[in-house]
Amino acid sequence: MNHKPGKYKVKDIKLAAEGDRLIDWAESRMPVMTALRKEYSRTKPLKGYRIAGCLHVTKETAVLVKTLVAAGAQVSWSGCNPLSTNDAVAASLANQGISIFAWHGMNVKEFYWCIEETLKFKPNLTLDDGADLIFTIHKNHPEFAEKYVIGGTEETTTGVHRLRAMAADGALKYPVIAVNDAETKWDFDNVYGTGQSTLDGILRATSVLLAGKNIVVAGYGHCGKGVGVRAQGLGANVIATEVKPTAALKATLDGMRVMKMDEAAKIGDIFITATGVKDIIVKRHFERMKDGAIVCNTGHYDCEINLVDLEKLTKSKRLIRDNNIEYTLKNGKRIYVLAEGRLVNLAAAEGHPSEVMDMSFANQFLSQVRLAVAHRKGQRLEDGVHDISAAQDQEIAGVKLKTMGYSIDKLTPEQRKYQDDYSAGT
Ligand code: 3DD
Repeated sequence: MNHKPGKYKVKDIKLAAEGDRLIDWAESRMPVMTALRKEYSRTKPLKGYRIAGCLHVTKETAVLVKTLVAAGAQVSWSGCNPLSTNDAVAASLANQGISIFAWHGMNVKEFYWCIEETLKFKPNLTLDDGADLIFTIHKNHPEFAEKYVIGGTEETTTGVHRLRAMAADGALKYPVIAVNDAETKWDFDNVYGTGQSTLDGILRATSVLLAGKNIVVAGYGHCGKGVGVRAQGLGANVIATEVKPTAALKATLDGMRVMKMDEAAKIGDIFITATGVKDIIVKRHFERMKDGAIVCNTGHYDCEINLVDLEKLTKSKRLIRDNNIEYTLKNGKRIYVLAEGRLVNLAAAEGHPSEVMDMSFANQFLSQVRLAVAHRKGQRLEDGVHDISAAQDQEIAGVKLKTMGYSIDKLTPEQRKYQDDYSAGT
């Protein structure tokens, strides 16, 4: 896999050997990605294409990067969150000749510097998580959409929402495939991945008992549901807050209490925001919280917990554990904020388990191939947001099931005929 060394900036290249081992561990649990790499390293459909990636640098992302390179792509990579890069994994990729600019704990200025570094090789494909890369291209290099970029992919709910808004405004100047909206991503990564990894992040940063605790989940979408159901499994009393009636109703039927944040603030022990919206927990909520309340976020951006409000109420603060800052308020109470209000699952743990990222990244990989193959045939997709095909979803789920040793039934020709025969009533 070693090819001419790319330029890179990582925390410490000497961590490469540790990163190699972490990537091997992830790879051993990503059979769909290893099957895709085996198939496409022969045909190399991405040969001649330059992919700029902006996605959390984790052991699972490294498997995606290596698969893209095996399929012929040249890759330049940055992390999509200042706190989510695993420095050993970044070192391993750099040591294998990948052009990568990512380290844990960068500031916002450095974050955008890294993105700009990946744009120096004039990518024709982009691979994004949160749309910061795509937005930076449109803002700082608008000519790229015309001159170089043939298309992109977007990993997360918030990013797709942002891109659909751009497209509605006529501001999106190249085609982007909404990987997040694939069933084999949204219904698995967001639910089971976020569910487990968020609790993983909370436990690594606090090591508190979850059983018996009042856990307030703000936002009962795919992510919030995943967190709430898993927290129940560990014995927590889960409260959901929502603005969407159907989502709130689902929470009640899943056995959770539903109330306004103004009420939940008084009784919650642990607060987890998963809404994608800003100012979910603000000053009046902090004022009502119990002494010792733990607050964290698992939404993509760090806008959901208003830390400016919290600072106004604070007498002093200290780093009490890794990824855990104790704020002592003027009213004498203590509030613990995890991962600086950023994605707790990636900043305080390792993100979703490899088994679910296997399918998310199979969608990323196949979508990049789809864009390249269409381009090679002179069929550039139209500007805007495009969905994954239902066929791709079923193909990925089928491969996954097979690797898990499961086989399923198949409709007979008669059953297929019955399904489509509208005259066959009662
Ligand atoms: N995300 C969560 N865990 C991840 C991991 N282990 N590697 C890379 C990215 C990871 C974030 C994505 O799941 C993205 O789908 C999201 O934020 O929704």
